[in-house]
Amino acid sequence: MLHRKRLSNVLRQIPLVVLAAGLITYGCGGKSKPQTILSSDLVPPPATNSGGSSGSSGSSGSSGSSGSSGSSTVISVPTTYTFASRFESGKSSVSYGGQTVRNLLVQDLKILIGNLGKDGASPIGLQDLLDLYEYDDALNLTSLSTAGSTPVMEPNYSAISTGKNLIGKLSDDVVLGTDDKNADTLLREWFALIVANSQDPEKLGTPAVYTSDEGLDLSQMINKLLLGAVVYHQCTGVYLNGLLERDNTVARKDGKDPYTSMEHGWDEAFGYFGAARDYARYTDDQLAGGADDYSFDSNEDGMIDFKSEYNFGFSRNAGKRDRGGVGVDFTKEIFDAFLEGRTVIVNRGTVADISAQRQIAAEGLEKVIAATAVHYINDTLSDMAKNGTDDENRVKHNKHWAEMKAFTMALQYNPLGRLSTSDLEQLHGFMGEAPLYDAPGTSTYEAQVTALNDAKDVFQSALGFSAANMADW
Ligand SMILES: [Ca+2]
Ligand SMILES: [Ca+2]
Repeated sequence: MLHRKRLSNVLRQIPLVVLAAGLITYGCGGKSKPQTILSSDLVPPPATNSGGSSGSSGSSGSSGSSGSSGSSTVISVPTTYTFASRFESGKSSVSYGGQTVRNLLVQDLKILIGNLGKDGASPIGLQDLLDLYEYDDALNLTSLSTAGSTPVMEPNYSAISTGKNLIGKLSDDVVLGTDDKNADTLLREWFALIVANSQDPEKLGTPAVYTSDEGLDLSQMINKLLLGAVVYHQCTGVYLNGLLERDNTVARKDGKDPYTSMEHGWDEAFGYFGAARDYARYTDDQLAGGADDYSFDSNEDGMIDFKSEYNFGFSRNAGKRDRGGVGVDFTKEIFDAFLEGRTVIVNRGTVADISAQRQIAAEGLEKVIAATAVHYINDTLSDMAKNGTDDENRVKHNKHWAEMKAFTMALQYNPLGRLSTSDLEQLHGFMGEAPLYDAPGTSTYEAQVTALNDAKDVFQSALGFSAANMADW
């Protein structure tokens, strides 16, 4: 990670002329659908020709001549994630259907596994899990996710975007805190255990179906590792980290797409953050609530569009930590950075201005995940205090411990973040391998309480969280 951090520092200093040379054009795999501005798009703000209105960044890189780089209109920072194409009049330049599908697949795997723990569950085969992990359009599956009481517009994955799965975007880095295993190896071990447990009538229909003998809640371990090794890895490690190598002068794919490669890369990072296009309309309470709260039919067509009117994992976590904290507004910090960064890219601003917003977005996401890990350390400490008493609840304890551990695993995938490899190795050492059920007063209990508080110190010192939030998250 140290090496990658140095590389990203070098990239931050690449002058704009390199960008203009358009070194690399990335494909995003599968078919991407350039969109016309549909009713499902939110209303874009009025564009302005005034060069002085490009927001707080103060960048107006427009040359005044449209040429091949598209319209020279300088835009101001919009309030929703809505950006018109500078190449094709009347078209949106925003497209991230693939990211929406992957966010759905991650969420749906958790629903599928969670359902095995409920009354009336049937045993599953390995293929049932792989169908989502290695999704193939030929399966023609429909998402298990709902938007509460409002119907969803496109429940079929392939109707949103084709050629998308999880395994194809998974980091193969060794997962810190494990015995040199990468995410794929861990996930397949955990899948196999769940499949075996589901054949056991004693376990099927109870949380034991997704719990290992050591007390690992595999439903949470799988979900959070996928959020890390696919969603966070792709968002920060791939799209934000590789952003400055992307062309920002021409419409991608020889003009077939209504956006540049850099615009698209930024959109793909935003798509992984998973926020609705009008994220600022949501309160922290709504983001922390149920599906009826964290989705909204903004264009009033009677349906929820997963691509624009629904909030996925990390964007909801940000609201939860804001709600549980004092003096933090992660939702605004991250969304504003995505809006301002995209605006600077449209306006062909400086590398420094683009990098500044990229850094705010990447560090904002890191703070959300770290604060969430802190939240689950606090929950785990509170669960441990009940060990050996009538209030002991191992199902909850296992869940909280797994969220703490696997959100910490997720944190390794951001090369733009502040936590170092050594911080993360320390954190895994403090957290250990599995929840401990020793009662208060025993030496094992006391040592684990000390270790988890040491873990909190690592988070606080790396990310500057306040003492009040460390205690209350
Ligand atoms: Ca709608
Ligand atoms: Ca907030």
